[in-house]
Amino acid sequence: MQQQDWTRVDVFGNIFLVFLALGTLVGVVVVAYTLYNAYKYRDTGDASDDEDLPSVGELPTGGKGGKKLFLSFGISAIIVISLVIWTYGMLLFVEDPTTDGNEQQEALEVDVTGQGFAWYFEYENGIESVRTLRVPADERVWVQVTSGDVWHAFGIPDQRVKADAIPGEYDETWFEAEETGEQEIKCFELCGDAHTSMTGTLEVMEPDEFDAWMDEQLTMTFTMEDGNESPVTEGYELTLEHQETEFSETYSDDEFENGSIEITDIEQAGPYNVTIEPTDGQFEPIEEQIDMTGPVDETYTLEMNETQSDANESEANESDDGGEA
Ligand SMILES: [Cu+2]
Repeated sequence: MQQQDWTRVDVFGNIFLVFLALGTLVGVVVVAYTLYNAYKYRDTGDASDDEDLPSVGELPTGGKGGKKLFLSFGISAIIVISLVIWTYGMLLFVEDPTTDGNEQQEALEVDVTGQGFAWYFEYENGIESVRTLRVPADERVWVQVTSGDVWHAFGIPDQRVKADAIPGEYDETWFEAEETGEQEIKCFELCGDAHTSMTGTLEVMEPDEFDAWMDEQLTMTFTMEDGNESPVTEGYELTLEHQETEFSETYSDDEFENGSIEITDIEQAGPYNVTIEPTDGQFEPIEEQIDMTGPVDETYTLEMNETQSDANESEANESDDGGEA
């Protein structure tokens, strides 16, 4: 497996295994050698062998010129220094997995805000969610973590993710979930009386399921009604205009079905202007602003244009009671 394919879970799993293996090896050697010497130099009760024992104040002369000492110091130094260098390299990769020049094409970016004992998520396209963070499997996810009130800490134990959430600061980190399913999100900073309930769910989805979910989030449904809540099927066009991007589309009444239209070609959430213009002067125009953070479903009541209704002498005034959408 190439290092650039590693996830944080792989990295920390490997660090743990290497430290466990070397620690066990060193422990076994040291304990075994100690036991061996304890047995070899045990008290046999035979005092006559003790004549060459060192007396108090005498320096030991054994050890063959410090060979053993040199060997044990040397091996320890090699083990410790290689561990330090290797671990440092691994942690540099965790710090920035793109340093090897193999930056993945696909990477999801999510802003995470901890506030008032809940986690708030916002995707790059402006779609928001609370408490549940949905991500596709096998894709690197970058999170920018901050706080809206006090200090929190965003953590997903199963992904080995932990990042400080501090007001005014952004702590960036990443993870890549390999298996679909739900994992727990927790707050790791004692932040107030509801700290323990400051949990959330990481929902790892199949990539196509995630795309379908995201498409659903980026859907707007508009329904035109008259004052009697019956669908209005003709006589208007709807213009949808994003306030921050080039997106601007006009939908004529024949694109509506039974007074309703579902718009699915939206790529960016955020602030939109919705304008409903009468095409035959029969209705009052409507101008609305909506801030899209998820699926939009709006119903507008089209009011009869007064001059038109006067001319028709119709019961248009009824629709006045229909109220604004
Ligand atoms: Cu918290």
